[in-house]
Amino acid sequence: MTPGETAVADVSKDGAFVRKDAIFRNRITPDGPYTPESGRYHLYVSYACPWACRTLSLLHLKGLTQHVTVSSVHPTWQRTRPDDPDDKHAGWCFVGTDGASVSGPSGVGSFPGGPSYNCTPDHLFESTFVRDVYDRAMGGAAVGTRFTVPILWDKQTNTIVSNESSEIIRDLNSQFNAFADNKELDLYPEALRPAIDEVNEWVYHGINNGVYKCGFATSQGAYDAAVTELFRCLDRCEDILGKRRYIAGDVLTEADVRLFPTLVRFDEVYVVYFKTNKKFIHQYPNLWNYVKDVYQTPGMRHSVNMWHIKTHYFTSHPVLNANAIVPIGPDLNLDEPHDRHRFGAAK
Ligand SMILES: N[C@@H](CCC(=O)N[C@@H](CS)C(=O)NCC(=O)O)C(=O)O
Repeated sequence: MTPGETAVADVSKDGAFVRKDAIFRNRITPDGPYTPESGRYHLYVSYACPWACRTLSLLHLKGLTQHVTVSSVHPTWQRTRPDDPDDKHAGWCFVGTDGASVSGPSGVGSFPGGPSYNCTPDHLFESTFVRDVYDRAMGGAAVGTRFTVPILWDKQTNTIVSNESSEIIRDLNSQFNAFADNKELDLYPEALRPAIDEVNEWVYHGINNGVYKCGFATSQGAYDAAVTELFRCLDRCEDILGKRRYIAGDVLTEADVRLFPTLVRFDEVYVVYFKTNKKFIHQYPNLWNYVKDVYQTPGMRHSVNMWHIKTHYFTSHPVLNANAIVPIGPDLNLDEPHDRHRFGAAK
């Protein structure tokens, strides 16, 4: 794995996208060394990234925004070592404390104003790039990792605790209840664990990572296999959601927090950008009403920023979209009424 590449380069000989595992896999536990404490941890996120948005959902659903601080990157990847002609890596950048891009040229100068902007400096170190945060944690020029978000940073020991969203959200759900505003909410309840684990498994391979397998494939065969599996899994969701309100049961769980970020990006980005155009989500009655239902769940909307989502994908991978043109549609209304109350009130 060379540091000059991103996940777009993680393609096998037969043209299939093969995601690299996250390398920081520590957990928050009462026994330490990473104990649950208010104010100790910092999340580095992108509002564009479906994996990072899982962690944002947890902060808002559990009421942890006063206890875990956040830095949010600009959506357009930038050259991270622009002065080194041999290092072509492009990745996440922060804005400066004046709100302007700190990384120079390449078209990110025109930011929208107002609340949709949501890009911050690195509040801890004023780094220019997420890559610099990895360098700091790895004691020099970081190698052997992609420079991904989310990152859970420990301000006490000054390092990365985890860069694996599935584990960060488990810990945010269960380890911070001493001070979470919404401590009664358990997104991984004992009784539903087998159902949640089972759903997570096929949703991850078929849908969450499945859209990337479609979009980053470099052969027809790899794309065909991924897109077939993707729509088999979406059909399966449509069927399940015709029988119950949420994907793993009658209550909102971690499985919904993991499925939703892919679905909410699907019609706006993936259909065009990753060529997942067999069907839109809004053509599936149950899935589309479910997306609106989850979006309208108190807290969830704070993890959705369509300007970040569209800007990131369409402007960050020149190999997929050389001119970085962001298409206009379909501009769906997530606040439209949904019909999910037919399964009873959200519990
Ligand atoms: N396993 C990671 C995946 C995170 C991930 O792939 N993040 C993407 C953004 S959507 C990223 O930061 N990519 C940077 C790169 O590929 O260089 C997780 O779930 O936390």
